[in-house]
Amino acid sequence: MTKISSFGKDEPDIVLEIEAKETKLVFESGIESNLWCYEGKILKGPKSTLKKAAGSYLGPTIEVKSGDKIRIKFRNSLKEKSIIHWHGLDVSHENDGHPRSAVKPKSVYIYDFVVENRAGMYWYHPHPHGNTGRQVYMGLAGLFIVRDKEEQNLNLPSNEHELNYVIQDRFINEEGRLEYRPSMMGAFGNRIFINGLSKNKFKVRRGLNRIRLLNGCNARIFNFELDKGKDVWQIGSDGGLLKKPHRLKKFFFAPAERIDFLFDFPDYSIGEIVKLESLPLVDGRGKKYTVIEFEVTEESDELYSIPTFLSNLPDINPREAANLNSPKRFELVPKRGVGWTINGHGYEENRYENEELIKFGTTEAWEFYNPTGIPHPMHIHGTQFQVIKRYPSEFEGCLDKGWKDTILVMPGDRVKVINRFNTFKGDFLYHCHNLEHEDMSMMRNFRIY
Ligand SMILES: [Cu+2]
Repeated sequence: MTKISSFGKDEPDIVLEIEAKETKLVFESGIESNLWCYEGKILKGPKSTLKKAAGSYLGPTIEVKSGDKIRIKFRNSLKEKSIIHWHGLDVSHENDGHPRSAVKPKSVYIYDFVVENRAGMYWYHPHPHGNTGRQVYMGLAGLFIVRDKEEQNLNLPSNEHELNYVIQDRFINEEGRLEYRPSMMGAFGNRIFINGLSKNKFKVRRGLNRIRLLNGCNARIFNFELDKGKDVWQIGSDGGLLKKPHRLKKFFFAPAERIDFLFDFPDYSIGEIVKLESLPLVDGRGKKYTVIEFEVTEESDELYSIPTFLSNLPDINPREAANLNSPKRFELVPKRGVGWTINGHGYEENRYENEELIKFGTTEAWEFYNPTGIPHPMHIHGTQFQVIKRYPSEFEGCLDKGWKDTILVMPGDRVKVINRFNTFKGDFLYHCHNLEHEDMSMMRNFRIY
């Protein structure tokens, strides 16, 4: 049993147990599929901390407040090693779910951390090296929602007007069973699951709604538009609220990215269907398909409006980075005998290149370059960063605004980001969030010292 405390001798506000275990679920025609799931229990704290939709294979949604001290006992009841990563949360490396921390079957790992993040939609999933893709695909993932005062004061659409969706694709074979089929391109499905359920029709109240999406797919990238290109007002990104609402008509949505937006359903009649559709990534290649259908129901008494301003949190001044004009460069390339790599290096648990050593308290500019024809969603642990430049992109609609922990690097693109490394020392990961790319070695450590 491992225990690393980050709130000293203080008592935690919330204590949870999350168990990873095998289960069975019937998808269709009465055929059982083997799945793995996270099961949650509240040992201390409010009942609202865990929520689970009936019949969902996903882990419970964990909902906490910024500043909460949390203890989570992870119990591994699988037949292989596993560990949980709190995606987007600013925690010490012992609490980050590093593959090094992966625990054997029948073991427990105890996380103790203070929720330092702003209000936003984060998530949790396994992170053992080489097996992350399969473990997530088998059902291990869940949402982690953080609330705070700044968000509360905005009077954003809430209760029935706040809709959170985890989007995943899964391959259901001819027998009706879930099948994991990884390849160099990733694991793709033939069916869409929303919130761990094989249904994609949901009722919405007429009026303004807050919709939050997580792309929980292993590899699938969407090119979304809502109701054939109506305006949506983006209010948040991976790391919480933007400074002010930003109008979008369509957007690319890569694995692990989150978007938070407002959408008005005012003029639709009761019973009308509004579709969230994904267009081909490249014009003319492939067909569009429906991902979610919203059925408009009657208005409720709650009326909301789009706020003019959202957050006072200042952006990082790019000049904070001493290397602004000579960013650290990370090339996303395949290498024979290794798989997918970063700068030609595959995953190594205890080795670091020069560019992977970072002095605590510094701000750095990094540039990801994708010379391949395959998109790579790059995730950096332990930090929320900002995009300062994307070029020469021919792809309009990447979600670059606000605070990000995962950024889509499209074919041919260079994406320059700015990072502050000022919260924890230690070893953190950066990797492709196409989970099969990650498992095929497109992951590295960086050390903050
Ligand atoms: Cu990749």
